Amino acid sequence: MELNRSTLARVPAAARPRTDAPAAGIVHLGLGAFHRAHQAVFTEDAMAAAGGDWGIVGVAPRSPDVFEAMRAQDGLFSVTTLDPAGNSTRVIGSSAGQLRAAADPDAVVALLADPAIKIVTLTVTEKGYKLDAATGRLLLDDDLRADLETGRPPQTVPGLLIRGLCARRRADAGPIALASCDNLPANGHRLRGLIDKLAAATAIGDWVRETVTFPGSMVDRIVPATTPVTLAGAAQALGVRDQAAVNGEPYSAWVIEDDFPAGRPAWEQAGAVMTSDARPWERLKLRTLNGVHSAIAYLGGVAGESTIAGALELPGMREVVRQYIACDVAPSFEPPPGVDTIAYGEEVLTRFENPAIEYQTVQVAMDGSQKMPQRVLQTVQDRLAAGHVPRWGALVVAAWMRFVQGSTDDGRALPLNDPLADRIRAHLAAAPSTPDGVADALLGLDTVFTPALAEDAGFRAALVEWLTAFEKHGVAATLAGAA
Ligand code: CS2
Repeated sequence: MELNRSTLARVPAAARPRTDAPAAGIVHLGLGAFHRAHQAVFTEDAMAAAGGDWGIVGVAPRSPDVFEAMRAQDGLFSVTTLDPAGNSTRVIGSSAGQLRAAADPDAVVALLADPAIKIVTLTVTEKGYKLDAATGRLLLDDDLRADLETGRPPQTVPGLLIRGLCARRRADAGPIALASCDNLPANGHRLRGLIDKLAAATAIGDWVRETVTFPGSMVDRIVPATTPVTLAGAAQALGVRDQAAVNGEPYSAWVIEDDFPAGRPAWEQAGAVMTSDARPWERLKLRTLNGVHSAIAYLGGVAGESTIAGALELPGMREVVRQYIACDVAPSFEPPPGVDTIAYGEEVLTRFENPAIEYQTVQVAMDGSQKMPQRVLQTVQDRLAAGHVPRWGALVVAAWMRFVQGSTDDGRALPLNDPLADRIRAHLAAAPSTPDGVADALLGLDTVFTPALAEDAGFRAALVEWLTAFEKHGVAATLAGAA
C-alpha cells in the first residue's frame, strides 16, 4: 500500500504530518532530495508553530520521477533522520501541489502570477542559474537566448522566472521574494543580478526593482541521493510504501536574509536564523564544508573510495584536510562573529564521518566546473592575493584535475558528470598528458579559472608538483606521505 492521504491513518501517529493540506503560498523550483529534507521540513514546522498559508507547490524542472511519486502520494513524503543514536522517520505535509516545468511551463508561469504566491524558493543547482562560475557573469547560451527571444515555452530557470515575473506584473499580483537556496556565494545578490539584467531587456526592470526582493541564504543539511535502501527503510518505519522518501543527517541549518515583502512563514520558530546579511555564513559554509567535501570526493574518488565516510579513513586524509582548513581556508576570510573556522571544520568532519549517510564521492564530484570556483578557487585566490601559495589548496585543485581525467588509480572508469564535460575532454585531448600539460590544459578553462589564477606561476608550480606526485605514487600514497 502506498503513502497518501487515505492511508495516513496506518502511519504511526508520531510520524504523521504536523500540518494539514495547507493552501499554497510558496512555489519551489527543484524538487530534489535536498529541498524535501530541508526547506519542506522548516516550512512544515513553521506552519505547525505559527500557522499561515505557506503550502509549497513543488516544480520539478525536468525529471518526471519525483513528480510522479509525489503526485501519486498527494504530495506526502517522508524524511528519515540518520542518527547513529537511532533513526527517526516523519511524513512531511507542507506540499500544496506539484508541477513539471518541462511538461507544463504555462502552468508554472500562471502560478508565478497568482497573488496567493508570495515566495519562490530555488534549489536548481549551480548550473541552473546560467552564470559563469568564475566571474558570476550571465552566460547567455543558446537555450537561454531562445527562451528570451522566441515565444517558446521557457526551458531554462531564468527564462521561466522572467516569463513568470512579466505575467505577475501584467496581473498586478503584488510583491514577491525570489529566494535562492543553492550553494552559490552571495546567492541572493547573484539571482538579483541575473534577473535585473534579463528584466532590463524586457522592460520590467523598474517594476522588478520596486516589487521583487532577493533574500540570500545559507542552507545546510547533508542529504544523500535516495536509494532502494532509503525506500525500504521508509516503508518499514511507516507501514506503507513511500516512493519519494529521503534520508538526511541530524544536523540542519538555514540562515536567511529577512526580506520578504509579502510575508513569510515563521521559519525562526522552526530553528532558522533570520539575518540582514547571510553572506558571511555562506562563505564559511562554502569554503569549509563544501570545499572540504569536494576535496575528499576528488582525492577519495581517484583512490577508489565510493563514499565520503570511507574516503576519510584513507591514511593521511584527515590530516591533509585539517591542514587545508587550518593553513588555507581559515586565513582566507573573516568568519561570522563568534565562529571559529577550525572548530567549525572539526564539526564538519564529524558530520562527514556519520557511517549511516553513505554519501557517494561521485555525487559530490559531479559538476566540479560549477562548484570549484566558490568552494576552493576563491580560497586559493585570496591566499595568493595575501602573498601565500596555498599548498593544500593546490592539492585539492590538482585532485580535481586528476579526477576529470576519468579513471581511478587502479584503472577503473570515473564518471565526468559536468556541463563542461566536452570542453574539459577537448582541452585534455589537445595537450600532452604530462603534469605540465594537464595543468595548462585545465587552467585554460576560462569559466572556471580567472585570469589572475590561471597566470599565477607559484600556483601552477604547486599544481604540477602534486600532479607529478599523483602520477608517480598514486593519490593514496601521496596522501599518506603528505600528512
Ligand atoms: C555536497 C553538498 O553534493 C555536494 O556537492 O557538497 O550537497 C552538501 O552535502 C550540502 O551542501 C550540505 O549542506
